[in-house]
Amino acid sequence: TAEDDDISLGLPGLSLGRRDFMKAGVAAGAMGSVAGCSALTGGDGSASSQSTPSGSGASHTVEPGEHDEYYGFWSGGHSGELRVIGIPSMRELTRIPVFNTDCATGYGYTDDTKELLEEGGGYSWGDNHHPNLSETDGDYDGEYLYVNDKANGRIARVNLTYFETDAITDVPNMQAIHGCTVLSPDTKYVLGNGEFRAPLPNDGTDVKNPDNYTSLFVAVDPESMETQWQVKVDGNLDIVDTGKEGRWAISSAYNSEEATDIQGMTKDDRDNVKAFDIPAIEQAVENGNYEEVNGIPVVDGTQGSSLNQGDRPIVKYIPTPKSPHCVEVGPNGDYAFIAGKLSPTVTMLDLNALADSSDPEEVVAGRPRVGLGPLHTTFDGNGHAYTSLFIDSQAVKWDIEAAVEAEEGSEDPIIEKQDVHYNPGHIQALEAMTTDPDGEWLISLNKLSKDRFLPVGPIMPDNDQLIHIGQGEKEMELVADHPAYPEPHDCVFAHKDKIDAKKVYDKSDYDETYITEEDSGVERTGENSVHVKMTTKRSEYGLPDFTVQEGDEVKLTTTNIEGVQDIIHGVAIPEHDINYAVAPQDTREVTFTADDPGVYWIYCTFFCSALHLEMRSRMIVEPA
Ligand code: CUK
Ligand code: CUA
Repeated sequence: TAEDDDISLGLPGLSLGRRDFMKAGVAAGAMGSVAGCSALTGGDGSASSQSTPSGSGASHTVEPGEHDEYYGFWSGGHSGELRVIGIPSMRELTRIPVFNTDCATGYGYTDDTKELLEEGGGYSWGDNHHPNLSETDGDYDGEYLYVNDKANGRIARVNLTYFETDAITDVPNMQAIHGCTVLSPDTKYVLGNGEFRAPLPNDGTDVKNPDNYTSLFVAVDPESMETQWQVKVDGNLDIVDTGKEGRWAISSAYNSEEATDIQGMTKDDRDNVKAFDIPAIEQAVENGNYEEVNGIPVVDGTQGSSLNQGDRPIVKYIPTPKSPHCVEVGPNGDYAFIAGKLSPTVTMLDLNALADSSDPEEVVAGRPRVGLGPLHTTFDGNGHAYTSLFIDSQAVKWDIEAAVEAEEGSEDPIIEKQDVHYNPGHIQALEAMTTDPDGEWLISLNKLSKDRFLPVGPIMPDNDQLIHIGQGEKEMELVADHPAYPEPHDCVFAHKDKIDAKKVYDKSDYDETYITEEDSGVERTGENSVHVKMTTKRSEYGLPDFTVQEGDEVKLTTTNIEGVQDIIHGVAIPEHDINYAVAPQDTREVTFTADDPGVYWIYCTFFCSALHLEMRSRMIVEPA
């Protein structure tokens, strides 16, 4: 039906001029009654029976009291948060606020987290798509997670000792950082793709001249989180991944026409994937071959740039079918897989041929025809690739070497297809982005859930589906559906042994602010300012009450002096918009103005003991 075609293609009103597009449109229309489209055409919402085949008996049950085998870190899209989900149970273990504020933990309410968000741009939301774990020797080292903000051109870092956001960089000159990855194998940089083209600098000059807009690629230092350099390129950058040797970063890109509307963006037949030669870019920066914009060295990597003319261009432009979507580099680093999106193919680039070849076509190692709407590819480490098919609503498993042997456009490498429900974006198998993936489980992050769950109003959850893939030799088997609040894009997994999360805070991290019961008290620090220090423990605050004057700026420092795992106290102050958590041995501060005279009952928000309800203090604000 027409409605289904709109959903599947997502491009209403676009003229279907090109060959692949025609095929896609016609096929999607004709396929209304098969495969993943069946439920879309149902109309009455009647579900095809939930498929939890009893076949191989792969179980994702984790018995009560048992632990999951893997941590899964899910992007939360425009919710701004990350979610931590155990695999294989798919149980949500926690959430990590990043670009959002969070009243459960007080992120964005305490002084330190407020300052973090303020200095990171001062926005109240962000759109994170691509979580990446820090690597040492091509494997996860469990130190940090880095994630992009597509909305405001930022990159954030999460400390995996405490599962807390500890840095947000508002990257100069960039509006939308979409693709984001770390440079393998040792996390030399966090790399980001600027998706939206804009004038450089974007200061109001030349706003009406899209020919002068530009798209940037950025490198951020993973320790200092400072922006190191940027590269200007043609077209809109989309997704990025790196080779395993620290040299190449491959970015998909669309709109080589450099148009500002959808008709213009889809006029030509081809786009160009960009291969960034990182050491060559570093050399250009070192040689001073850049222009400084807002304090950042910007190197010219456009096709006409002199830096792209010699023996070692800083950016290689490799033609691909129109509007590709994702780039993922396989575990051995031999190939980059570029999903066609509008083309039913995946283009494989030979990364080993990239350095020496002057003919860009020569570096295309294979181009299997996988199905309609390929978006993302993942790996099991046993020679198989799995590609999500947005239009077909399927995951397709195919043989990597067979695709190199086969002719372009061949379907021979395809091993099997699994229906998913519905319209998948990313697809991720366990540790697929390392040099040694674990196989076993794969997640299909489906954009639409439609009839898969009880209806909850018009804004429906996504559907993250757990698929058993064994060690890659078995058939794929759909094992579980899990609803997801809007809107995850991607996820990344680490074996539990690679993450070493602390159970209580290390007091030395907070030395200057840590307070003891003896420190509890009120100190006047100025005519209109006081510093209140107050410990927390079961089931009392260090001060049963404290008094301030109307108009005082109150700085409240709280240390949870307990050393016991999982005993968290909250500090909630009614009518002052304050609530935050203080974990064992942690210290947090808030600063606020006591504007209204009266009595305010401070209470503990975390159920900490049988006398939790009685855990109280009073803030008394005396009239001026
Ligand atoms: S993107 Cu969302 S489905 Cu931002 Cu990785 Cu492809
Ligand atoms: Cu402390 Cu409840």
